Amino acid sequence: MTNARFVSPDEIRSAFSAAMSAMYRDEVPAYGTLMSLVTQVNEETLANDPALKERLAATDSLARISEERHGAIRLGTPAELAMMRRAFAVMGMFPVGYYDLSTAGVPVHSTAFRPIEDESLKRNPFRVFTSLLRLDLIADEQLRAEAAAGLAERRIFTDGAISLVEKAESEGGLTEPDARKFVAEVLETFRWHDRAIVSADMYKRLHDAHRLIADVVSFKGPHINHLTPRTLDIDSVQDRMPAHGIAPKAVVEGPPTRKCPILLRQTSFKALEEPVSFIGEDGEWKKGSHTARFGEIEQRGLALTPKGRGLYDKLLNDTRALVRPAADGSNSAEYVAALAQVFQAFPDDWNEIRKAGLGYFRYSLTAKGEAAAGYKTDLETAIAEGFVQFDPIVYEDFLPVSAAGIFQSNLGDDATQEFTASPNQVMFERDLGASVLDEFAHYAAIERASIEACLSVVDLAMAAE
Ligand code: OOG
Ligand code: NI
Repeated sequence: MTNARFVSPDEIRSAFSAAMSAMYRDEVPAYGTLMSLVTQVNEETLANDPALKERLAATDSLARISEERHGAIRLGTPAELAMMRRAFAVMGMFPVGYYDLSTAGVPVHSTAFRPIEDESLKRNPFRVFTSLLRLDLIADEQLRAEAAAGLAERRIFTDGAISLVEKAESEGGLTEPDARKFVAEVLETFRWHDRAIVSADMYKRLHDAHRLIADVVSFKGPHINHLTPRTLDIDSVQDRMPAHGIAPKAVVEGPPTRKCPILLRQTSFKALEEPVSFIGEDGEWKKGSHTARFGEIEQRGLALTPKGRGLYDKLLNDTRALVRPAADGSNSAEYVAALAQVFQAFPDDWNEIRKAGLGYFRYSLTAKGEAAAGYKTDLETAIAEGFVQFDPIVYEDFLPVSAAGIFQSNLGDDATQEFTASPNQVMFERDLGASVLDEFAHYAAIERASIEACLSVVDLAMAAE
């Protein structure tokens, strides 16, 4: 039920992502540089491709093209994760998907909090990739205990944020002044703190165990570690970063450049070494540095079915068996060539992809389909005869191998480390206090509903020839 007294969750999310963007640009000037480059490349791309511009104007808000699509944080305890879920719910963001990153040498598991309904995604698609540290993967028992003790003491939410979450839950929403206050209070959780809550010695021990552990445990809160606007031409932004004084990671993660984009391509500039200080024994602050924050860009394509995703995973594995991209970029060209070569096995035509059952599509009646009276046929014939059309459903989630690549390139080039693969979705959902939505089931339901909206022409009982 919507209540006129309350601001819609979509509006709160929009205000929150705008506030976060402003804060992050202020905290990390290189991110502002990346944003300007993205805007420039998007404008050039649109100027060179009027058809694209027209399509985007019809389906998307052109004005919001270069705005952030996602950010990421890393949490330390189950209680932090559970509270974060409640805060995101106020903004219409819900946990979708489970990502186990231990397989890729990163001691976390994660979900993405995001809007789910199509209307909400259109209003503002902002998502937060949210990871929970797996202390159970730290081998050193004493260090594990010290880290847990430190985390148990910190409070990452302000009292104001907590009481407004409770108010939103009990009253069913927030009024305009409360929503404004809520955004300001929750923003505090994501702020950077250059004073660590640990000593330099403890930081070093955490860091030696894994850089990511130091990033989570050493600070007062889970600073936003990157934001990610959308680009219309990721290869161009990647190529042009150095000329703007920002160092791109070695390769673009995800599928190669294609005519029909699938899933998600992403790249980032490398995390910056930033000054921080550690608590000294004598009460003095000791100067040091910490490397965690970066800027990223993304370009999204078709959501794949489990079959399509299986093929994608296989081809990505095959590529990486041929050329494993080195963090220093020394074999980037070979990797890009191998990726393009291997992915020739993935059809690059929408209808072929669709017919092979590799992707999810949204079906709709054409004008001819709307006008057809009393004529019924099977879905394929309806498409072939121009009664029904189809459009790719955009992938709104993340990719674990890509995420690991993003983590790795921002944890330092020597950070690759082995953990035993140990997905534990049951533990994650218990800590979260809710189950995560299965993204495949969700895309399948969107597709199914779109077909059902064509039943004036389509007879599902009729099989295609
Ligand atoms: C999250 C990395 C994952 C993405 O875009 O795949 C991610 C992190 O570094 O905390 O944001
Ligand atoms: Ni990201």
